Amino acid sequence: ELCYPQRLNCGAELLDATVERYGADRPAFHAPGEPPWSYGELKATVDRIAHVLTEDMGVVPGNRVLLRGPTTRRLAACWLAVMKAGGVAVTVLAQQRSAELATMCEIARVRHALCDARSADDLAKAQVPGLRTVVFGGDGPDDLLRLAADRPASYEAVETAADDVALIAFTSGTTGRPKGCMHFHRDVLAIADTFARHVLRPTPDDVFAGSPPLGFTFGLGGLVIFPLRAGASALLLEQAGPGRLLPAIGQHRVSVLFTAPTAYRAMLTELARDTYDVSSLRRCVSAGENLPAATWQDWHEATGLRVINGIGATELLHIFISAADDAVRPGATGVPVPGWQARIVDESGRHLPDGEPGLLAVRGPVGCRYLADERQTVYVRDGWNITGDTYVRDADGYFRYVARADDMIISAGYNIAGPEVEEALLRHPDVTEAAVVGRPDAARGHIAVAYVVVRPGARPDGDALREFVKAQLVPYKCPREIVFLDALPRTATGKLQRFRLREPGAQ
Ligand code: 3SK
Repeated sequence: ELCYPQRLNCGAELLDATVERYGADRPAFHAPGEPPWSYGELKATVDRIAHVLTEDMGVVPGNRVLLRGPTTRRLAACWLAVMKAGGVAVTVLAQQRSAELATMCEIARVRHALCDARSADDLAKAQVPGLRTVVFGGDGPDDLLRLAADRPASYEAVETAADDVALIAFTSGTTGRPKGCMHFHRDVLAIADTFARHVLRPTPDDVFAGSPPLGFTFGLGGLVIFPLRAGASALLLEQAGPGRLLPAIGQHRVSVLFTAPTAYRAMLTELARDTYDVSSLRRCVSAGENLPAATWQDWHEATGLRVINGIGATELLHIFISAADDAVRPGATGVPVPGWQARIVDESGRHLPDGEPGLLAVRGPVGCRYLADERQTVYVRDGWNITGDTYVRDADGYFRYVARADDMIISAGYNIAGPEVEEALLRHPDVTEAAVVGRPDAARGHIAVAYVVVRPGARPDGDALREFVKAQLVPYKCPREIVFLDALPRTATGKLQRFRLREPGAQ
């Protein structure tokens, strides 16, 4: 049971308390080609920015502050400064464009922004009424870091309440008007004190790195909250594709890696082509999408490491089902993280027995709180968060992914789970990406169509691939058609956009 004091500021806990516990000299953040920032340097930078927020920008506790930019130490420092100043960080992605930004600023009533100079144009184009923006990393006289330079290097954190809102994180899922998820100061610590503490078990010597951006709570947790809570350090990479990540692991002795299944597959292709030193890795986390068993096995064969699979959600801030070490079962997501409960329910909320697929329902220290959005009553029912995933719990209590609830294909009366067919396709050595969706069909209701990306140089052969699937699965699950693409459509956070493949003429 987590127990936090009534007055709690997560920024002060992650930074000031960590400095007190472990000292100011240990490294906090690394960046390629630059000396590391120690905890002492990070604290001075954060505290100076907090002065600018309150004194120059007029931020008062409870004000919402938009944070936007590529993954850098400055962006992380801005997030911590907003926390210490009692503001509410509204985290968005550097790739989001002006129309999306305008919608999110309207929903969250944003009036202040800290923005990387390289991402400032789209924010200006969004024409947010009354927005006071300060940019950082530019060369103007009112650049944040220039303003901060002559401010005091110490700032007393605002005494927020544990259940004051600290963060609004947006999710659009894979389609639809974005929903702002509100999270409290205690929620920020709770994800570190559940998933990170019990599954990752970090030490101050760990070096975290990964590909999810800080505007996605997967990245904010894995690259800022978890390392700081443990007194560890993180490597922040602006470009975190496999070609950058793999060499950086060896150069910075990265020990905890956060990324998604697609990136594990892309890194496997790189590892087959070239030699990289990944001997420092001890924890490899995969989330954001289901991890196919074939990807788990291939990573294990290539590196000797057992990937820690997990399911998380922006609504619940981070990962709530997972497993590590000997508890890992390839092909299963895992068991509820200590502090969390999970069960399988039907559409009416009735608890289903083991072995029967249904909706995944979870509850724990963090809950979904949409900002002024009636979809709240769809996500939270009877105190349980219904994530929108179809899962099955096996007799050993392990939760296994079946599909997103709306990704089941019903063809001639048979249920086909797209991800199961994708797993079968991904076992083929030439296949690097696969997505299976239903297409309306007069005779069968729907037919399964597979969209496939093959490795460079491979010669795609649809019939051979269909035979390959038939050798693994009951024939009715075999895709009726295979379409080869150069890339699958994905969201800015890397999630597959199946709805775009369902649109007529998707190929
Ligand atoms: O949305 C997700 O898939 C996710 C996964 C892990 C942690 C956090 C999130 C939002």
